[in-house]
Amino acid sequence: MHVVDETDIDPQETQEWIESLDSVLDREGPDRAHFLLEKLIDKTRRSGAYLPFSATTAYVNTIPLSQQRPIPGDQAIEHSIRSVIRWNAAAMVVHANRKSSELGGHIASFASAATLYDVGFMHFFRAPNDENKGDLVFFQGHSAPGIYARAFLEGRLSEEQLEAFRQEALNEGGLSSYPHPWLMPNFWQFPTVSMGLGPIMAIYQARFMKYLENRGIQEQQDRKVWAFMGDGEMDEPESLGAISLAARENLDNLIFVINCNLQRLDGPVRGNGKIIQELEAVFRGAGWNVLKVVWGSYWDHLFAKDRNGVLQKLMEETVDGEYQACKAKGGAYTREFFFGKYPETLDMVADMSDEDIWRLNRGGHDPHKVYAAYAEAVESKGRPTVILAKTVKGYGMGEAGEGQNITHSQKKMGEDSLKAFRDRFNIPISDDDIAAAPFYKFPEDSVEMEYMRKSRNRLGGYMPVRSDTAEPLAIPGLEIFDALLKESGEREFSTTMAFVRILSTLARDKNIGRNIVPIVPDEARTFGMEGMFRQLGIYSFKGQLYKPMDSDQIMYYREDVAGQILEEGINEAGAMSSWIAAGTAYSAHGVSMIPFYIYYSMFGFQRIGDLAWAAGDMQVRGFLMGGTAGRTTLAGEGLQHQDGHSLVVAGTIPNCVSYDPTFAYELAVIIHSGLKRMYQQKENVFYYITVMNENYEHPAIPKGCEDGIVKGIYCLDEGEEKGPKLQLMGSGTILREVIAAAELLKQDFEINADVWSVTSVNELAREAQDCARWNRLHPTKKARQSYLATQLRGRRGPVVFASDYIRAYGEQLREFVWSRYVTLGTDGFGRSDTRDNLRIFFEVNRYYIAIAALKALADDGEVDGKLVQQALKKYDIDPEKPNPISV
Ligand SMILES: Cc1ncc(C[n+]2csc(CCOP(=O)(O)OP(=O)(O)O)c2C)c(N)n1
Ligand SMILES: [Mg+2]
Repeated sequence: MHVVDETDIDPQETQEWIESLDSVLDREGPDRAHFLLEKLIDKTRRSGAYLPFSATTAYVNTIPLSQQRPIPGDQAIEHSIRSVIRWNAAAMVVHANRKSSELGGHIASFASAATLYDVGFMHFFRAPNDENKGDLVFFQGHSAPGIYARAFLEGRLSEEQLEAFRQEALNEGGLSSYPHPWLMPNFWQFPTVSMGLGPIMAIYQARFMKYLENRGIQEQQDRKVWAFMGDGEMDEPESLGAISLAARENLDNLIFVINCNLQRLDGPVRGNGKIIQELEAVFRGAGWNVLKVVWGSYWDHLFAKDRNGVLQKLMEETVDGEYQACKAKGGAYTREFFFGKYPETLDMVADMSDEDIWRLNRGGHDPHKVYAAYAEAVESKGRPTVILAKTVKGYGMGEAGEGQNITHSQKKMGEDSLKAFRDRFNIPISDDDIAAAPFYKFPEDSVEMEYMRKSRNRLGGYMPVRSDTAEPLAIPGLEIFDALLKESGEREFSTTMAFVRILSTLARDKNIGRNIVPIVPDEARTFGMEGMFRQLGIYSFKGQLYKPMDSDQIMYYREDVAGQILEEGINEAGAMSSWIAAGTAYSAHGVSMIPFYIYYSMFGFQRIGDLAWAAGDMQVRGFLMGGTAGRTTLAGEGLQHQDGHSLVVAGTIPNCVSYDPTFAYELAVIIHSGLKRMYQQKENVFYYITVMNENYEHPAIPKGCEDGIVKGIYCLDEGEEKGPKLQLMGSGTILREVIAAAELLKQDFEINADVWSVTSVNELAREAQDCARWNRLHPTKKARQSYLATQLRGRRGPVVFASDYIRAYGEQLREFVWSRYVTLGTDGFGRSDTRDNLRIFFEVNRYYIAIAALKALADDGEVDGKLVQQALKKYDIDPEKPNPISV
């Protein structure tokens, strides 16, 4: 058989064309060949022919052998270092699971990725040092054992620490299961284990580095972002969702390394197809530089023999499920079911033993091929690069899991498997010791130690490493927000507008103005921020190549290379990733940036909650501003838009400090205290603050309330101590209904109330829980009083709390309020309507609050129950109205 392609109707002619091309390639090189081909294609299209688009190239390495740059260094030494790292990584998981199978861990993923990481560590990843802030590497989460194993060899981690892998709770120094900066703040930088978050965060990190450079804040030299991920992980929308941005923004500082081991957790990623080809098409279509590393060097001599292309054809036809089976079943199987498909290919391997066939390696396990791809990737100009490396999942595990569907979760290796693993990688451990699977360390004076130290010295030091070297910022005094601390008089405005004023004041500040990073997902006009387009400019690495249609207006749409605003388009996940990059700049870049990300609060935690959780882990310092917050405050948008629970979710993130302010001065005090905590005291917290779009007047800041605003509660108005008494509490715009309810009660029923502004139930509850815990553990000591308790001490009457959020928000205080406690909230699906109607629907307006207050007094025996009935009538409330949660 000679003709491989049955669709070729004139092989002779084909041959002539190919020969012409060969001679161009020979004499003038690939660029000229490419030019001619494009010309031919263009000509064909213009002549009216339909040319189907093909985004894939042949199933071979992108870099041909002739252009493969040789790997420097001593490959024998590198191989033995890598082998020991493989061993220790596997041993770590085996040890943990001998202690308890509850501990878990993964062997197979790193086993497939070891060469990909090691070539990086030996030759490419630069650690931060005096001259360069270093490369940023996103390590695949469940490959963590391999990264620990290298750090152990390098002397950065002790054997005790390896023994304490995944034992973090009671064991200080225990190694975290996955990359978690929260748990290992001097080691891990990027939490990647929630699939998809690594890729999208890496893209926005690379973009943020360009932003820092283009704004003149920090030179990036040729720093790179390396992001390692699994092929199964690419099914996450977050993994691929932002790749077009990376190409559009020319992120040549970004390198994706996708470990295509063809398997995910349950089985093959694309059993019936080829994941490498599929990903190639996607990335090429998006404009990336795609480097496929499919075949290892042992195949090179077979390719040389494949003059008629039969091997190539066979490789194209074979699907991943089959490739996986070959690796799981060995050389004889591969000879019969792969090479055996065509006599020509069977012939090619006739003089090879089954062992030789088995040794035919995949590109991702061949340091020569991997090096060549990395060397090309770091030189890419104007485009991000993706390396698609083909590997074997569970490489080296043999019968314990190599290429097997069960391999992902394999945490144990029996004595025979350990022996086989040892023999395969020449680990110097004797038969007597093998059962214990001891860790191996090279002697201090060995060539391996010297080699490893030298290679890392050359690259600036050890990695991964996380630090916090940023200088504290000089935060101006609260008085810069003076205008918002005063009474607004008859001027009505929303807290969103107050926020915009705060933001532009900060952006003008001589000390920290440059550090402010406003971020919006196509929502700036919604929040009245369009004035900032002109003032601060919208970041665009291209500047502005057009005259904007509104250029004659004061607030025109100004794009600028040095623009400060990140306008992310309709892309909350991307905007959040930008916020994360900016909020961790203090660590990744040694410069504190102050990101304010403002968005529709409904499309915040509930939409990108997992990124928010990762942000907590990464110790982001920054502000999330939940705009148009509150289920009845946002009128006219309806069910999908109206947020009644973001504050509850915010409260689930341990280092997220959240507030629901009502008045401009409260917002100013909260943001000011956040600035001080995060950028002056360098506390590892971030802020979530709701802002509303309801316009109303704002009073002047009452004397001495700053502490209460920050802690979560202060008294706005003291009612008279006469007759039955109430404590009325509210937050957000519903506080204004609470204030009105107090007036109604006084006016209509002569009942007095103290009125409280609760700026943060979450903060109050956390602090009160902390006191309760301490008291429980110190029963004989003088009990601590929570801040809430100190505020309520000596106050009379039941407490009613109302907010624009679900009742679960206010319910958090129940344990700590010692009198009768009633909560009102907005449980149920939202509706589009006017604010007034919505507050009737959700039963959170002044009348419903007054009813709740009277009922509480009646239940306490303070007033006659009939009074409640009278009030229902008086306020025209329909008792048979359906419960909003059920309609
Ligand atoms: C969002 C998310 N979903 C599910 C998981 C559980 N999980 C961990 S690893 C894994 C399979 C990963 O496959 P792949 O990306 O191909 O990586 P490999 O281990 O093969 O290198 C799964 C499903 C997770 N960590 N994150
Ligand atoms: Mg995989």
